[in-house]
Amino acid sequence: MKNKKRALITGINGQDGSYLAEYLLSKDYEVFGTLKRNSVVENQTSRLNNIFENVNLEYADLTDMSSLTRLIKQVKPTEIYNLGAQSHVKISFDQPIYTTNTIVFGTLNLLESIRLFDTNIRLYQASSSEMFGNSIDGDGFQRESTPMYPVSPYGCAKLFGYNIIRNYRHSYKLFLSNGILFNHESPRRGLNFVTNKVVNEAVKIKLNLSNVLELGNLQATRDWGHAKDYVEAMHLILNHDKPDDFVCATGVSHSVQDLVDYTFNKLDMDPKSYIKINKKYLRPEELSHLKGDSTKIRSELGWKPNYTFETMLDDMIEARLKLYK
Ligand code: NAP
Ligand code: F7E
Repeated sequence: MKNKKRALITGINGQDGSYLAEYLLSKDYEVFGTLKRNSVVENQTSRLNNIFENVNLEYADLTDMSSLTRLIKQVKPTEIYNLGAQSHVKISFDQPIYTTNTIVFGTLNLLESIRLFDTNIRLYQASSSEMFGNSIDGDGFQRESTPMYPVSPYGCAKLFGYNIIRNYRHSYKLFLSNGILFNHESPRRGLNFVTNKVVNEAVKIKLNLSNVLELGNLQATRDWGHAKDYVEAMHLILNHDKPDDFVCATGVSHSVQDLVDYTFNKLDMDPKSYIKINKKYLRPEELSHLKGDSTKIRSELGWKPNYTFETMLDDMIEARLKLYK
């Protein structure tokens, strides 16, 4: 009988980690994941409720290399998906050192563990469109060749991760790949990211559980896709015949104002009556526009998104309505 592939996912209880675990189980993988120690355990694995009995969870922290090497020796993964991070851009201005520790040293700790203990492991690195900062090609898109000038501590840390992956790939001939993923959302998105914040508050207003939605910059634009589509890209990238870097995006961009308008209109409400701007949600430096050209992953790996901006939001609105009702 053929041995099952074994995947280790850092950040398995996050948005992407939970969808990726489901997807890999459907592909007959044995799935292992790291959990960070938390004083509250009750909700920590709520995103994994559907598959809790089918995944193997182990305490580890990206900032603690000994916990990672122990796991690598114990689990003997064929693939590692490095999704663990302090992933909130605004919070990275408040906690720049912690953010850097989880992303920069977290990535290096994994790379050193692979280099020293098992050079056959393939590693996927969760790189981000936040690395581009306000750099845009003449045609309005960002792509693999677009220069990267990040504008947040999170983006700077992710750029280090991206570069060190490339450096170790070339230096030690390891199978290490970057997915440069643009924003992706779902009903499992944290409520302090703008999409699920808007959806959650709009649904509460609709149900008379709230009467105001406070936001920051409504002019920023993002290329929003659905997380379910993006975890499939991660798997394709790591199962390619060579390690490489790929942009993953829908190619369509919307403003935060568009997001607000679509959500409120869907719920038959006029957003003007409820939106209030609060400066506390503005960032010290803003990334204004993101729109990704994912021609490379579409042509080389056959990836394409199934969800649009609208169907992604419909899924999120439906999930919140169901929850509150
Ligand atoms: P998420 O929901 O915030 O999940 C992050 C995960 O990392 C959580 O499981 C978290 O655990 C864990 N984590 C945090 N600090 C850690 C540490 N020190 N050691 C081990 N694990 C730690 O993020 P996501 O949206 O799923 O994103 C997954 C990855 O893709 C992240 O690296 C993110 O930066 C990157 N990314 C995301 C997007 C996007 O639009 N979603 C786009 C590009 C790249 P706790 O919940 O217990 O803290
Ligand atoms: O903000 C604006 C805000 O926090 C989107 C992470 O997954 O994607 C994500 O980072 C936009 C920004 O996502 C509020 O200023 C307005 O322009 O949902 P967000 P993000 O910063 O783009 C990248 C690709 C990642 O890699 C990250 O890990 O919305 N905005 N008002 C607001 N944003 C928030 N959070 N809250 C507001 O009230």
